[in-house]
Amino acid sequence: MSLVRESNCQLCGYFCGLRVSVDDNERVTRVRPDSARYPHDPSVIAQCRRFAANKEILDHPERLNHPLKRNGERGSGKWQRVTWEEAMADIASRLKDLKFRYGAETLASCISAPHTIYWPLHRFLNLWGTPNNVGIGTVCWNPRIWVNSLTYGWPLEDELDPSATRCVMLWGINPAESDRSLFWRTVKDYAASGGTLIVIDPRRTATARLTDRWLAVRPGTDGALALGILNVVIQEGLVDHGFVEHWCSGYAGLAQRVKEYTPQMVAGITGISASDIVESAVLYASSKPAAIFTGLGIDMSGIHCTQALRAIAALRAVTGNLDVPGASFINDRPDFVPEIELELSDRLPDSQRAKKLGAGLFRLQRYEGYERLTQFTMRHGKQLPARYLTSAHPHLLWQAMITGEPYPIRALICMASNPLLCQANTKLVYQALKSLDLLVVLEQFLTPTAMLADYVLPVTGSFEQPLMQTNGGVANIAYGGPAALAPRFERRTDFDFWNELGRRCGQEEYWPWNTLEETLTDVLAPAGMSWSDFCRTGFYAPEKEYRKWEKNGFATPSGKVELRSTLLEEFGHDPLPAYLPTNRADHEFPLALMTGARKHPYYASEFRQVKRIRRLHPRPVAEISLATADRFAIRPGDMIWIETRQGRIKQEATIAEMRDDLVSVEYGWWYPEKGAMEPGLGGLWESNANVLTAADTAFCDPILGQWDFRSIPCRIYKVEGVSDASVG
Ligand SMILES: Nc1nc2c(c(=O)[nH]1)N[C@H]1C(S)=C(S)[C@@H](COP(=O)(O)OP(=O)(O)OC[C@H]3O[C@@H](n4cnc5c(=O)[nH]c(N)nc54)[C@H](O)[C@@H]3O)O[C@H]1N2
Ligand SMILES: Nc1nc2c(c(=O)[nH]1)N[C@H]1C(S)=C(S)[C@@H](COP(=O)(O)OP(=O)(O)OC[C@H]3O[C@@H](n4cnc5c(=O)[nH]c(N)nc54)[C@H](O)[C@@H]3O)O[C@H]1N2
Ligand code: SF4
Ligand SMILES: [Mo]
Repeated sequence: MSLVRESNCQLCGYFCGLRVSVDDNERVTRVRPDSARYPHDPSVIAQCRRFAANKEILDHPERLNHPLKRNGERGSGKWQRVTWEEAMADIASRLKDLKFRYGAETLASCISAPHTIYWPLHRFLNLWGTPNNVGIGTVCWNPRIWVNSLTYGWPLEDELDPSATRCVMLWGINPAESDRSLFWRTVKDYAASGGTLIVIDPRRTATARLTDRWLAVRPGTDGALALGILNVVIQEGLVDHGFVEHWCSGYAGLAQRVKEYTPQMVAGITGISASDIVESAVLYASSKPAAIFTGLGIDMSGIHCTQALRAIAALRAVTGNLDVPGASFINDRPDFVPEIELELSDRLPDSQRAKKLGAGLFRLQRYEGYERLTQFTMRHGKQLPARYLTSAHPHLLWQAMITGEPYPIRALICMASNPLLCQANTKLVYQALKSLDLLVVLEQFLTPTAMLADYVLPVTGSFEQPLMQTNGGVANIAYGGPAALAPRFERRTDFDFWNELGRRCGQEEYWPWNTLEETLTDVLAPAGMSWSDFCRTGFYAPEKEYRKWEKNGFATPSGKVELRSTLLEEFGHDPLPAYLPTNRADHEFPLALMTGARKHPYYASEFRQVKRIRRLHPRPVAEISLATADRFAIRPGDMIWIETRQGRIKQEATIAEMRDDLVSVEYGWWYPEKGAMEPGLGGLWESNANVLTAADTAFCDPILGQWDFRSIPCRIYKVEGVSDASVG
């Protein structure tokens, strides 16, 4: 007999509702989209080629099922199976010993994409007393949270409503590969119904192919483009003067700043024709409401990032596209317990906050910046989770592990992250992880990072745990649902780990829950909802109220949209949107390298061992234009070396429609079939994009610390002696 249970997919941040058929032996026999729950339409999930792999992943022969303790040289692949009790007792005791010797800050954590619920980790770290959490947030999403909060007083959500929106700009974002859920469906429907769509991307992606308005921007020059568009909007008299006069501060300075960014001048910087710039600007500003969505094309542009986002933020404001239906929505405070209350950042003493790695360099991205911002958001009764706005700089963390400067970092806990594949500068990360006294990795698979651990602890995945995503606590939205199965073998939730570690480290009174479900129940309570009520639809998003500024203004120092930012000025930065020209021309490395543009169905470094997914895309591919291929005598299917000043890797060349003199490589590639132990570490050094990247602070955005993943000087050449793509 087969039973159907409700549960959710955990293979990307959407946590879509699924119906899971389970037989008498608790084996999953079938997985289908659940039309009753988020995203409420099976045909939306049907676009996704990932969810069907859940069955294989749940019972994958290489899934981690028991705690493992290192029993040989680090990375040797020699493990001893231990009980959770033994593992947790030893981890707690070693951590306490390291704290005694080096101080609480000697423990760091590494997190990443929205795979799991992160606040228990922050809660533990704050109570423990360390400010050193690193993630990838510095170059993913957080820049938008910071910039929108500085400019509008709180993060916003851009909105595409085909029945209202009159123009959409997709700027450095490619939902055709990165979304495949409701947003991608909405974009397609909108374009199919004749909606005006402008796509700004150096590559003609499947998203760009939906429109004839594709702007092939030169990587890293989006800030100049945004200033150029602002110039046209002002010159053409398309500013929403009513809104600007009442609700924006700093307009005169902005107008002065953008004067020099004429279409001709910006055409020279960006490689987009002056007429396309003018036409796009006029279209955007005269079609209302209009929306702008930005993505990693901008977040990962290094020193250009913060100010490019500021210019785009100004563009929304001067055209009056703020907090109006079909353009954007300034998020509400959650009705449920907000993440800031769960993470207990207020428990981290000032003396420890000051030790955050990078606090001296990136003056906003630290507790002082966060607290100053919070003084204003609190005027609207809102407080952002501190974790986004205060994380340590990864480059400094890896260096502190290796050198002991400015103080020793001797222990690291990695949760839902694979830094050897996903953080910049693999060689540095490798040396850093090898030098640790204690590395604990919470994982589903034996990744290269896990292979270097002292303890690898097996965690649950889809169907084995209740899930609830709350957009990181910045909005009044939640989605998720119940477990369908008990955890297989000895797998536990990430929450279970922190809960138990907290209790073993003297934090008993702060961990009143026994299970993850109990915490979710408590989190939902203020919204007047029980866990089972929530699970019925798996979605909580109350009716939106727009134009809130009419009543309350904006939660910024001036109470207005800050075209000129008081806080940027206070922290010593240019208060107006700006573009910093950089000359990265390098004769030895004449091309620009872009790493990590998304490819469905992979997600970062995951699923290379999942047959169902690997069959669809067996090898990593590097894209170049036809002219670039001709210039270097490369044919499609050739294995090529891609080389930067950091190192070289090989991927298979393919021809794509994109700017010339640009190479786009996939990221996250390792080869689980090669065995994760040293020296190969699952082919870590062969095709992994981050062998080519670096995050040296000297080249990072001076405001928030972003490094460049998207326009790195490189060169390419054929791999000699290989006639076809035989890596892997
Ligand atoms: N399949 C898949 N989906 C994913 C993920 C995954 O790993 N795989 N990861 C998820 C995560 S963690 C994230 S953060 C999101 C990211 O989602 P997106 O932001 O859509 O991510 P990307 O495809 O990396 O980047 C978007 C586009 O930016 C372009 N681009 C690169 N440089 C520039 C530039 O200088 N200017 C402009 N204008 N464009 C540029 C690239 O060509 C690319 O098409 O995706 C999520 N979805
Ligand atoms: N060069 C370059 N580097 C990049 C990017 C790029 O575009 N270019 N993109 C960056 C971005 S935006 C992101 S978000 C990161 C992604 O970086 P990561 O999040 O580090 O990448 P994943 O490969 O998804 O690694 C997550 C690991 O967590 C495990 N896992 C999955 N679910 C769970 C869970 O619930 N709990 C636990 N404990 N483990 C789980 C998976 O098995 C996997 O090994 O990569 C970043 N790195
Ligand atoms: S969009 Fe993400 S959560 Fe939804 S089914 Fe696909 S992989 Fe799963
Ligand atoms: Mo991300």
